[in-house]
Amino acid sequence: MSALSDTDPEIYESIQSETKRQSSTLEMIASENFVDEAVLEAQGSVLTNKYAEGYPGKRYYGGCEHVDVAETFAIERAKELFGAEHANVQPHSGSQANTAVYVATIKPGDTIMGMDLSHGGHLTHGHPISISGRYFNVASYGVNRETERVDEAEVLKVAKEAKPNIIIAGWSAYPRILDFAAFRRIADEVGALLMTDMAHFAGLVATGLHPSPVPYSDFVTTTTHKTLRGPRGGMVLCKEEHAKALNTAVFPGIQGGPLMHVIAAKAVAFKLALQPEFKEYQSQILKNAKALAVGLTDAGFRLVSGGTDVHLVLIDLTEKGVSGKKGERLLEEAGITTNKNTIPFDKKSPMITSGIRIGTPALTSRGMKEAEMQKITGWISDVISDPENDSKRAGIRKEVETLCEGFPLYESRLDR
Ligand code: DSN
Repeated sequence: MSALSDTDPEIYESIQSETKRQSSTLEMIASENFVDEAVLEAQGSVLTNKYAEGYPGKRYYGGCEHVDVAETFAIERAKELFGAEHANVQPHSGSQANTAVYVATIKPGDTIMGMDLSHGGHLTHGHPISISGRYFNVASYGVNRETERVDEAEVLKVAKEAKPNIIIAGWSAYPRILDFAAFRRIADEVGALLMTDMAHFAGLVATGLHPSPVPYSDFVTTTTHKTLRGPRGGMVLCKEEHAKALNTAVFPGIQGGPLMHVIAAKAVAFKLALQPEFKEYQSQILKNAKALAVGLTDAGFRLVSGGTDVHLVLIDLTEKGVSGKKGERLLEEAGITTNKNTIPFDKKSPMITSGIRIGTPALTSRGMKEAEMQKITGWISDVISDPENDSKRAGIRKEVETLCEGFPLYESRLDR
């Protein structure tokens, strides 16, 4: 019996069940991943007990000498990984990281300009229901209707009209690479700061498999748990000239005590990301996404923008007569976890959607390659083209479980 199973069997059981779910199904949510055991160990450590408001060497509490070591390693490794002048590793999440940049640089009523959520942007890039859209004036750019890609001329046009204080490059559901040099040109032309939110593609940037926004951006925000495969959390990189304003915005501006156990786990993840194997891993993520795109296209699916350059594809289910909401449910019944997602110019609401977003980081962490992606595209096609066939889905679920058994995950954490 573990301490947890003794003390709280209900929570122990929920963790066991989730571990089983993760290991026996195909996790294809593009923003999720499976962290290394070393990351879990750091995150589950006694560092959770420590208050450390402030920054290494300048804390508001005693007894911070050891957590100072952990945070300093996290900062130095983040700077090395991304070639950044300054790193703040305290944001509790990507939303906090983005909010910190706004608090560091602009006032309520100033203007931010990001990609429209329904075209692939993020809530914190100015959506009306987010603090970013409630406290700031918002202008949005979208993708070109024909190419379904971000177009420099269109972004410049919106920027000239809106005269934003901050332009945000970045996305949560866009299968292509943004031109950061173009964003820099536009920001310079209208006198705006440039913030890039690289949460989704940070792991690709860290390994040089995706252009880096760092040289072009005043601020780069990210989460640490997506392609970067670290603990759930956020981070901001910036030029040295903004370091003081950023640190003050994170603490005491929008957060109190940093989560030192999570910061230690971020340091571990950054160390792993600096190893050569991490580049091989990121490269396989891309190969798997390409294999998925080719397989799905061959099976008759329309992909937004016609394919992918990154770790995800966005499927337009319109011609299949299935909504994103229904597609997500059908695939989940077959053991394939995805999420419904709006597509550009979607006629359906964000709760229903016409699209599904599918990513490869988590399955690649399990060791799956192109051959497995081929199998999976076949299953996705079978499920979506025969939505009323419950027994087919049940059969695929069994095949999914068999495939998963060949790629074990967190085995030592499962009760026998
Ligand atoms: N919720 C994340 C995603 O799924 O992309 C973004 O914050």
